[in-house]
Amino acid sequence: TTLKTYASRISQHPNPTAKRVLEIMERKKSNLCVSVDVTTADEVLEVIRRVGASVCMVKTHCDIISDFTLEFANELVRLSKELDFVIFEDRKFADIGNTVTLQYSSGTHQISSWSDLTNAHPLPGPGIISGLSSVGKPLGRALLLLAEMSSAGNLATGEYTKQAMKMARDAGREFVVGFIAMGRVDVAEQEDWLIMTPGVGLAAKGDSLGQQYRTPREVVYESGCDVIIVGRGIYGIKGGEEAVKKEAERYREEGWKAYEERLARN
Ligand code: UP6
Repeated sequence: TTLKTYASRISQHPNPTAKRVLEIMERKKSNLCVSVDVTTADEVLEVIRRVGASVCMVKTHCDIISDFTLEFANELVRLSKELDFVIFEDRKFADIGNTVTLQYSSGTHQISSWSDLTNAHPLPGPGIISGLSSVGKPLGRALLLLAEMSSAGNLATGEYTKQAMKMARDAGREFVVGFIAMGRVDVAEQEDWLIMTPGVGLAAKGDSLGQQYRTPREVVYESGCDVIIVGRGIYGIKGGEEAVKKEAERYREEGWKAYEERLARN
């Protein structure tokens, strides 16, 4: 898959959300996902208006938004169509199948009603995929499994990562479309999972709570990942509206350049 263009991979994916991600990436020349980790609905929408043109995807944590409503979620969906990006709620489900089914469809957030893509820890076993799939697949939604993490000392390594891959293969590609991972955990050229990678920053090396950053080039060119996920590096930049917009565009350019160099190298 490191040899292939995003465009050539569209037809390989049966899942409509995976297809749409790849289409948008190609159309907007962007492998950038901005993680909008701010805590009010207005702030979330403001960041999205600034970065929307530069991204293929917007990642949310709906449970940190103090005034979350379904009207806000509607506005998010409207913006995702207007500005052409996919919504990724970073819920990191981690319970038994029955419980995650309820957490995905119900409660204050009703994630399945507005989020194109979400993710889950493979920790509880394949029932977590079956449960989420029973809600999300009929809606054309998609799921990523967390095969690896960016934080220091995390336990998602070695055999755990291998078992996560196996769980995805066993589930098939109709609903599970890829992984949160730090590198190309699939068998390049034979498999075609979407690899999305957090822990990306151009300025800092990490934070005081174990986060570890690599550059877009390290992630896309050296490690062969598909999507870079950037939070504080973009929305946290000082200098107001224009600075955030410019920084998003800078990461988009860096990410796309690294992808083009990867294609040229092969
Ligand atoms: N995230 C990670 N590492 C993981 C999985 N997810 O950082 O292994 C998520 C965080 C946060 C974003 O929950 O929303 O990616 C990274 O934000 P940052 O760029 O501000 O560090």
